[in-house]
Amino acid sequence: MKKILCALLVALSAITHANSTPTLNIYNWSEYLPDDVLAQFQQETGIHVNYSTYDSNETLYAKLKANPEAGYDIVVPSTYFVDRMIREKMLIPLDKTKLVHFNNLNPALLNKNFDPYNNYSIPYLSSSTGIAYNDNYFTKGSITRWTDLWQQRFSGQLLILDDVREVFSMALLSLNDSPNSTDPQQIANAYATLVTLLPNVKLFNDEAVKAIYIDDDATVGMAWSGDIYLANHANSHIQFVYPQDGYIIALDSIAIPKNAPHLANAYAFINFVLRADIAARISQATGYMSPNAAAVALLPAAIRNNPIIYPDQATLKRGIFQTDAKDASALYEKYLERLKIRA
Ligand code: SPD
Repeated sequence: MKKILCALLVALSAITHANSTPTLNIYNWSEYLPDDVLAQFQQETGIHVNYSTYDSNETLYAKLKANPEAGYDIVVPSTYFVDRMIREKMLIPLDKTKLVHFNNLNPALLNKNFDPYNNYSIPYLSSSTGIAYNDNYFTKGSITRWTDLWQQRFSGQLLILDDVREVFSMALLSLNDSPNSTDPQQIANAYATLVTLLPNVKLFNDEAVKAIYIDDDATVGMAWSGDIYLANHANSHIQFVYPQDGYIIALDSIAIPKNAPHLANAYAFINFVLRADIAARISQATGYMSPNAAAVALLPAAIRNNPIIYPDQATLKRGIFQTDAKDASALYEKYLERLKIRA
């Protein structure tokens, strides 16, 4: 009886605590917010954060679709999913009068087609998808484009990102087609060329890419820039290539989902990460490019001039934003599943 009473008291105190503590529920990409930055936010604001992560836009989207009352206050979809989620009325319009550091953002990265007036999304970090390789195994400079990955010398060695649009973007670019194609014939051709890549594939992964390259579990393949920026710090033989035949540049953007229960706290968080000092720390710790111009100005020159995290203008020009594939999305998914079964 005493034990039951104690358990009840603990539960009651947890509920009381939960009700009285200001809270924020964040659902973000993995390895996209340093622990110390999150801790500082909680300490400065007194807001307790429930933080969880995902590794693909599809996972985020499926979770919100399955449960529109999931309780998230902040999510970070990429361009093409911002577009889809706006169209499907899954996001709330932002009150820009509440965004005190909005002007820190680089105007060149605002008002893009996926959200023409940034009414729903605030650029958070930008990732690029390129080729990683270890120069202990492959001569420096000998891999420059996606089509190189089909060479026989890479037999059984490639890491392929387990991300449907990334995989097909690579294949479409290697065929000189748009990575945003919705043409069933072009998508079928991309699938066919991916089938010919399978003998070179070692694994599909998007959760542990950095560790896989650092541990030499893969020596060549696809990667997101931030993972390789950090991997290169751990092992300077790990290189990143912005492919000559084009690459995907993502603008992962903060948005507030419909039914978010803690709106005021969501704005507090957005204002916090838009601060130049905070955005600079986020960029430096994650290895991803910041769309926050004031933050970039604060970064040490060694980071601002590092070609993996901040490539030059000519390289940036080859970057392509992904757009929503709309009805063709299911086709992409179907082909990826088929591909992975054959792998
Ligand atoms: N671990 C963070 C990875 C960020 C990836 N950006 C989005 C890519 C969308 N295809």
